[in-house]
Amino acid sequence: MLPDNSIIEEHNKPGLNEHRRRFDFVASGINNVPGILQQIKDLQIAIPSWALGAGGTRFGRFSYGGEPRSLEEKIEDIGLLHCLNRSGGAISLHIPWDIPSDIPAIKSLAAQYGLRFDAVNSNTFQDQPGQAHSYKFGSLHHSDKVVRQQAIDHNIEVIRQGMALGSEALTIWLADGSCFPGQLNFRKAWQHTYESLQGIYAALPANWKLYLEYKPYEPNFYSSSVADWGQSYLYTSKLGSKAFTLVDLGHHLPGTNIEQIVALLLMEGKLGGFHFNDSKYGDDDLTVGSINPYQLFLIFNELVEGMNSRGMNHATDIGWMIDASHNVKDPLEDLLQSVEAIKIAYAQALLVDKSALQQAQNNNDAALAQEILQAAYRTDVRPLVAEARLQCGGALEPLQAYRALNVRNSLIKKRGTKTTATGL
Ligand code: PSV
Ligand code: MN
Repeated sequence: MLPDNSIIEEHNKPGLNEHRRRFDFVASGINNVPGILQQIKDLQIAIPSWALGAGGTRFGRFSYGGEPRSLEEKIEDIGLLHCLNRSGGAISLHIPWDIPSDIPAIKSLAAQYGLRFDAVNSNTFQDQPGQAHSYKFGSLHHSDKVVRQQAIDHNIEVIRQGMALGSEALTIWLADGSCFPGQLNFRKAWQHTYESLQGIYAALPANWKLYLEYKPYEPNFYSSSVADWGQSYLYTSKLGSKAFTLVDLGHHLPGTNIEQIVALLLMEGKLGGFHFNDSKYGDDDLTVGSINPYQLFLIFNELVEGMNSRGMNHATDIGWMIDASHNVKDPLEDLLQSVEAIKIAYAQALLVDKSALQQAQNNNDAALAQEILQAAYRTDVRPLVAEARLQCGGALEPLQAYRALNVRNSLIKKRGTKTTATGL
């Protein structure tokens, strides 16, 4: 059940004067405020269907209560987020965790909430009940052709499901790899993976994209078959113009310069999708911007610079998605915070004085370049993001509104305390 517009308006009222004061202050220092607001409004972040419940770790999982029990309830949750922040207008499904049983009904429910279907995700990292062949030793790279074919067929089935929903991209993340030296012949594993990807690519509709995600380790701890951006790029560039690399922020070894990776992939026209999260050590799946918001800003700075240099549409030419897990926070609050952090970093990147930065770079003026970047980063753009949201009918402060509307308690009342959402 969505809160009525009038309830959101009523909730916004007490904060409007202060908001206006803060907005006027920041807007007075910015050229082209309407253009910037429009760009902030246009950027929509897809919410993964598997991030609406408690994630947990291999040591335990602690439920929040009121978790969505079905795909319909997941759509309701994302609809609610979108109603509050007007920025999460898409859902990304993981198959088979979320196979729609009645496609027309699911489509009309999503449309009711103003949601579209973003990339569909395949899963060959778990065995499903009744599955003929196990993925214990991998899927697309497997030494046995029948296992590879089963994984190819699954991906083709995911494309079919996505087509019925109106998705236009398939995301493949492979857990394939090895745990011990000598376990795999790297060259053969690469060739098997490539041939399998070719089989999937051949089934891709003309208007679809294939995103290949990389990850250095976990669940395999010695090698991964798509371990880094270079390996993903090698596959996607050989596959063809519909194949792209997907950057998941958590899939880098500590200290990696992700902004440079993003810049180079964009330069080559091979950055297709993005999974946002934050991390301290590894694939920690923490709230976006909670650990290193400056890095997020630097990444957005390269995204904006790179997309502008190729004349790309910021909102539609890259698949923007959150991929996080929630161990101690209410998942919906975590997602609201994540979307807000993304919008803030994006708005700050839009404010970078690009010609001054270019000049500083040409003059090798490292100190001035830093001043220019940090002038944008240290601008409090929250009133800009809030104004964009308000103009679309959203809440001035989505997290506060969520709490004031007592959403979690109503979900618990409706769904119970012991519900479990599908996902990891
Ligand atoms: C793998 O760690 C990953 O980032 C992939 O995107 C998966 O599909 C997702 O997480 C599963 O939670
Ligand atoms: Mn991911």
